[in-house]
Amino acid sequence: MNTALFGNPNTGKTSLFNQITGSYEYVGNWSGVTVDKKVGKIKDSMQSLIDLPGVYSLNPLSNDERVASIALLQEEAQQILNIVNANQLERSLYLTIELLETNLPQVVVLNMMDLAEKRGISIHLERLGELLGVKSYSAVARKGHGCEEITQLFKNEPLHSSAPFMISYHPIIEAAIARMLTEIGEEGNMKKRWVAVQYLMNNELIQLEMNKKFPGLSRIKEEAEEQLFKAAGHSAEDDMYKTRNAFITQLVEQVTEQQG
Ligand code: GDP
Ligand code: K
Ligand code: MG
Repeated sequence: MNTALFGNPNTGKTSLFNQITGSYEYVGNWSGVTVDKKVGKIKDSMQSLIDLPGVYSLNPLSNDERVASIALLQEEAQQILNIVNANQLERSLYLTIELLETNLPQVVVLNMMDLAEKRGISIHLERLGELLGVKSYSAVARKGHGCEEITQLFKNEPLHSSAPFMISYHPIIEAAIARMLTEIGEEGNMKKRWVAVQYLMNNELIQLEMNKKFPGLSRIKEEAEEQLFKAAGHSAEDDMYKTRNAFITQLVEQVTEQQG
């Protein structure tokens, strides 16, 4: 069972990785890109933790982002450890949403809790977990706080399977997703809705891979883009981006409190 560590740059990924793995090795490059692949063995567990480059989204503009998508598409990431910067919750949650849409077993770790506290921000962990449908933990990875509890999660597998997570997009987009799912059919064991969503969001890696197998998808997207432009005056990508951000803004309001 492979768990992959996802998070924004500078959220404490390396610090957490070092806390919960006993040893690690570089196992070459990711296929097609010159990004080192680092895999660690989780302490007191048979499971491996794959360190991924820090990214803000899965949309592959850079090689780093490409790796994050490859890990999901090629099913190297069977479970997800999503580290979130508690001090920059709103920005961090964009990636979290993209990861939740995979519906893979996952947990969210709010790191940098010391910095959030210093700024007088308190975060309702349990409420956040409930709203996202995943277990959430807090940590100060630099000091090792909370890391023991996170390590323990890997004693058993799989991780808590998350409650099905779904953001409802514009009706025109939802109709396109439904058509795409029919087109994809039963083939493969992929996270199909996630694939459809990423395809519509112009994840080029997903588009390239999927167009090879399902040539009908591009026509479905084109038709949806036309319809949406007539109805709303913008692209599917813009619309979905807005929907996600509206979801995040509302979520952050519900789970954070500014003290003093
Ligand atoms: P990465 O870029 O995501 O791998 O993050 P690093 O683990 O390299 O951490 C980035 C910086 O944040 C380093 O200076 C760490 O010592 C620091 N850091 C990591 N975790 C915490 C934390 O929980 N609180 C604070 N205050 N600093 C942290
Ligand atoms: K860094
Ligand atoms: Mg790092």
